[in-house]
Amino acid sequence: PEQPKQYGVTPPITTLPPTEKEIERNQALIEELKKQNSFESSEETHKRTAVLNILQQLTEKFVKKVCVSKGMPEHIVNKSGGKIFTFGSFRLGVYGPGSDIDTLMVGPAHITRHDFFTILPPMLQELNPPPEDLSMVPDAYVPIIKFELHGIAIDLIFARLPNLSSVPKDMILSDKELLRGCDEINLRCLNGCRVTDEILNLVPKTGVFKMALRAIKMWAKQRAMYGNVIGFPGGVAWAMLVARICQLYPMAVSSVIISKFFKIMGSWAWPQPVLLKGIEDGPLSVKVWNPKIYTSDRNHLMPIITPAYPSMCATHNITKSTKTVLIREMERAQEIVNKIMVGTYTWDKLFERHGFFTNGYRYYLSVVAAAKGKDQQLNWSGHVLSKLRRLVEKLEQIETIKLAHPFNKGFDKVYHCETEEEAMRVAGGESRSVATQDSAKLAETDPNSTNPGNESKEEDDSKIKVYTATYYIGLEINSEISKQIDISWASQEFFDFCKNSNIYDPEQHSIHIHLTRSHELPDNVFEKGDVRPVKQTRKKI
Ligand code: 3AT
Ligand code: MN
Ligand code: MN
Repeated sequence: PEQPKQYGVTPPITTLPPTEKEIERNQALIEELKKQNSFESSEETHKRTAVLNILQQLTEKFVKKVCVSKGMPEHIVNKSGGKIFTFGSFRLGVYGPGSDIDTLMVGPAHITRHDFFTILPPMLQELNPPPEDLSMVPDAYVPIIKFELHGIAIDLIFARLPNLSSVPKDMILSDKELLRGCDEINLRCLNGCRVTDEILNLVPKTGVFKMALRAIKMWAKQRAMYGNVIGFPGGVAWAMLVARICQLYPMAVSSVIISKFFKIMGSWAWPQPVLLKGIEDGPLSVKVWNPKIYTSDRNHLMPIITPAYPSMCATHNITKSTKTVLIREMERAQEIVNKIMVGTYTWDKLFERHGFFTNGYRYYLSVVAAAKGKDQQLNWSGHVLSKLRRLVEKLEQIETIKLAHPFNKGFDKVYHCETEEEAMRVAGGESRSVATQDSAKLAETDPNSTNPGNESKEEDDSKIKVYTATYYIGLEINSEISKQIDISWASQEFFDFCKNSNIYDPEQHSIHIHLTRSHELPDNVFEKGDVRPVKQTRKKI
């Protein structure tokens, strides 16, 4: 028989077709994903296609307009083109209700980023209906325009191809020669698309890959292990892990991919990297991931390497603790999936929600970022979140702490305070004694109230409002060494990290850390049906 094509850096483990039972389990998996609301309706998907068409037309119009304004000859204007590409979950085919569409607008050499941020926005406003909630961040790491069109959230970024005077409709971005002459920002903007396109090209059956990735993302989110910022894999990293398993089992159905995923990834010989293909050299003088050369790359604990030139590590944020959590969870998942495959369990067991607060740790660190205004708070809490990993890394160096497990999202609250002193105390995190209102409690006492936040806002306009975001880190203590945990040094370094930024304004912002015992956790971390931890009676030693 003819040799099947080899995807990836090693030959497949098996090319046998799936068994009846495996196909049956696969059907059950798809049913469970439907139940879990992983898919959107076909109407919604049609709307996405329509919105993308609008953006494609707008792109061509925009490119023309810029060409004309620059006095280019007509034949150049007419062939300049312009194209919308997608990346993120939409491109990977794993989007659900509420997913955004991540789009990249590509123009020829004579269209600049400046044109994108000055000429395009008014054109967007002329659309009928116009976009809602349009915001621009031109000086972001990846400069972006965000808006909603026909109810669909769009992230729009821009890249120009410095060597091309024309971007035709059938343009593809795979050729690395296209990158010649790109500045770093342009390179970053092209990277998202180039990586997702490559991932899709490197898996044998995209349908199998997509369904398996849906399941893995569902699992990772339910287990609170999704999110690059906090030190877990993000969407692209999870996609690459699933893709690698698809390469090893080219004939398998998604249920089998899931079961092999936990088996192989749960016992992977980290820090051996996960690669989808050999790392390539290229035409630019940019850094390509290489632990033989770069010390920083040697420090990556679970390297998952992007396949498109210039290859990077998508998981440089993973710490000792998040690695431990990931491996622990993969082992748990492997046991469950084994039972699913023999019919003892059903798929819902795999997707059971985490017990981070209900059944997690005896001690938590509560990191409270407070600000005086709502917009202030968004910036400040986002900034603190992006530094949280630093705190985790510091905690990991403390001998008495076995594990510092960060929860992957923060909890927002608004407090209405009578006096400045009270506001100060709230900002310091002494919420229980002084909080007069908080949205979670309001919602609890009056479940019929449609928008408790707004209601309290109107009646409490005279009061001082303090906006807090609290992040939790679960601590596993090595009690054999000591009952005392000294986090003052770790905290101080973390505070310095957070405050050493032009975002920080001492008049507006504060940051505090508290040690919280499990039975002291506030209401808003629990969801319906959760059983709160109770105070443990002290065992005599
Ligand atoms: P959703 O279905 O949208 O929740 P997704 O995988 O599409 O999942 P995002 O839209 O957040 O996730 O991100 C899509 C890609 O955009 C992933 C990554 O390549 C890029 N990206 C996202 N956030 C950032 C960021 N802060 N900086 C740089 N790139 C980012
Ligand atoms: Mn997205
Ligand atoms: Mn996005």
